[in-house]
Amino acid sequence: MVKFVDSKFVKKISEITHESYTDGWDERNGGNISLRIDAVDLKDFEDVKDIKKTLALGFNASPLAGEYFLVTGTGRYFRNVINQSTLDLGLVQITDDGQKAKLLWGFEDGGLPTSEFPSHLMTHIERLKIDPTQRVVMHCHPTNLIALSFTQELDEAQISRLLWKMQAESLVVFPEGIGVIPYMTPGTTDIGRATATKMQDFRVVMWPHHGIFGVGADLDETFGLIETVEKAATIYSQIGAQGGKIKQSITDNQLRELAAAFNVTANPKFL
Ligand code: 2HA
Ligand code: ZN
Repeated sequence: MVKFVDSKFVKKISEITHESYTDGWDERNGGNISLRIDAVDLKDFEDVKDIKKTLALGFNASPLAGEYFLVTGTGRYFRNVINQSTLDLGLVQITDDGQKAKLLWGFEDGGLPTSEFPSHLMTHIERLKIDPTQRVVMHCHPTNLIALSFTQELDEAQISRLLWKMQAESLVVFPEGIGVIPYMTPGTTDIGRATATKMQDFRVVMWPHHGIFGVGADLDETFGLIETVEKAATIYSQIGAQGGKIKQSITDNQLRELAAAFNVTANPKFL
């Protein structure tokens, strides 16, 4: 029998949680990931057929009825997932009425999906309307991006332009810029709704004084997106460490040339 624990899905999510932890973005139980998996990709695994328990979601996720998600557990540490994936990960299927999730695999010591599951599912709902290839939502606490939320106005145009100008890579990887919500209490459906609304226009959203939400087609792409945003914020921090005086930078015209060369459209509201 092919066991789900040996699947490419568990392997990859374990690798990415470990990498994110190693990068310093997931102290203690910080961070969470959800990965949407097609039914056809689960059919060979005998150990994902039975419903272990049913969990209330606390909101209506009916646009995702029947969908399967591999998700990190609430209170679980990213650093541990790689060594205890059957405890720290769970595979769930959203019920037909969209009110609950059926646990099919994992969370073997009684775990539950991340406290940010509402934000994840609401984000999946919005992103699927825009891009059906979208499978991943990832949240973590990248240090330098969080620092920016103290030193900069919480203004999407200003923060996006700042990050674009820190390295040539930024505009190419996130030409739509970065969404910013106000500071809000984590784990609530309110922050979920605010995040999902921003996800109509952006693939990456800053949670001031807390962290980031990123989305993508797969785990590598989503991780790479967050990594690129955080690299830009890190360069800004390092400029501060070198005295903070900027003598030259990428100009608006050079950003336009970059967009043309890489065939991306920079958010016209920001450039
Ligand atoms: O998973 O990061 O925002 C713990 C968190 C909550
Ligand atoms: Zn968090």
